[in-house]
Amino acid sequence: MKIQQEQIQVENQKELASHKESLDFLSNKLAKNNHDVDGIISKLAEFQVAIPSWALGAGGTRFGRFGFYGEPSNLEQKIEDVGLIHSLTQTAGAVSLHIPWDVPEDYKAIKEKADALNIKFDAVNSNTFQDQANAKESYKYGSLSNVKQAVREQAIQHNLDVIKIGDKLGSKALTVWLADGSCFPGQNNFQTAFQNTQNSLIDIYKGLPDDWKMLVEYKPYEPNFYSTVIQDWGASLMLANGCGDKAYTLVDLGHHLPNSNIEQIVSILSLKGKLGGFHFNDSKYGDDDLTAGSIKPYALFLIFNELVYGMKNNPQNPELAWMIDASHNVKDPLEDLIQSLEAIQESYAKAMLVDQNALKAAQLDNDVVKCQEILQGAFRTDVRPLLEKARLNNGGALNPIKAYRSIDVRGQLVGERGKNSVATGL
Ligand SMILES: [Mn+2]
Repeated sequence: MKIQQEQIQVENQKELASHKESLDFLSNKLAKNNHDVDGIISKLAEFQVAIPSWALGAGGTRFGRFGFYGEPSNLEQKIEDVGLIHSLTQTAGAVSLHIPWDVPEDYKAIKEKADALNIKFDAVNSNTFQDQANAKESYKYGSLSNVKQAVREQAIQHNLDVIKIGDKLGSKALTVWLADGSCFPGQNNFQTAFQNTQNSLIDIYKGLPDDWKMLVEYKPYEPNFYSTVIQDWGASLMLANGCGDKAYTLVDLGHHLPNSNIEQIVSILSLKGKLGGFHFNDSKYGDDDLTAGSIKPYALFLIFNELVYGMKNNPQNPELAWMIDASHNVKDPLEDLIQSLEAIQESYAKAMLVDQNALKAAQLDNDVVKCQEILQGAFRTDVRPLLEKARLNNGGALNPIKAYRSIDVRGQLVGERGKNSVATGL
């Protein structure tokens, strides 16, 4: 299905008066404080976040998976779903494919479908954390770090194949996340595992097209519970540096131990020009993959404050690959992704309200109270009218969730796809 512009306009008419009233109020207030309101709105309109192909079906845990009616059952339908989210939010103009879950059968058809929906192909993700059917070697004891050369070679070749698939679609980055590690002391030699991983990544890096990036993702634990080869930003940065200029660290919000200062990690990687990508989600305990901004919105704002500072002051750092990396058991995935996009945009808008000059002056005075007032003043501002205006300007919905329900998108998907469709790759 496709949402027509006229349908969105009908929905917007219902909200328009109230939107105008709140936008006027906020704009006047911000203009008085010398904020460039139109500039912020156009930055919000430009900001696009990729939707991963695996987030469009209902997620699951190792205990069970509760399917959702009308789930996409093939890549074409997944791209159609991203198109639905994008038409409502105007913020999801890219899809990030997971290989081999989403290898296109007909590249031309898939590209045409994505073009028609204004969807680009963002970073492609390799998968060496599970064995594929007919694979010669098993990843049970690791992939790029494995003690057996044949296993490492198979994993390297898979990554090279993923690059080729992405290249045909117009992707410009490969994301590598490894489950490699150990569950018990003594199982692995840390140095051998790390060195094997570095050498394997260098072999993959050699196959990277000139205009591509390699993004090295880290995670402290799970599925291995004693050690993980790429467990933190330091390991990722060392491996990226060991590969070369086109390799970067990728930060996934959920891939940190509790209470890690993620904004500081982001800030320093950006200073060093090595922050390549970002995965949004939220968590209470571990890698919970909850909706962005649902648990710790202030932390998300502080991270965005550093990202905005970095984007303005660190030309040495490239443009970032933004992606939502969340998966759910209890929500309609499309509604959930819309909520994540809203939270991301909200944090971005609030971060743009931080008066960096005033903050710098307060820091130079060691006026700690004022520093906090400046940050929290921005955080406490209700910026939602700015998000609405950015969507409105681009042809999106003033209230995407309301419009989604009013148009009955899910009902129509169930009608088209049937009740028993189940997303692939989960
Ligand atoms: Mn991730």
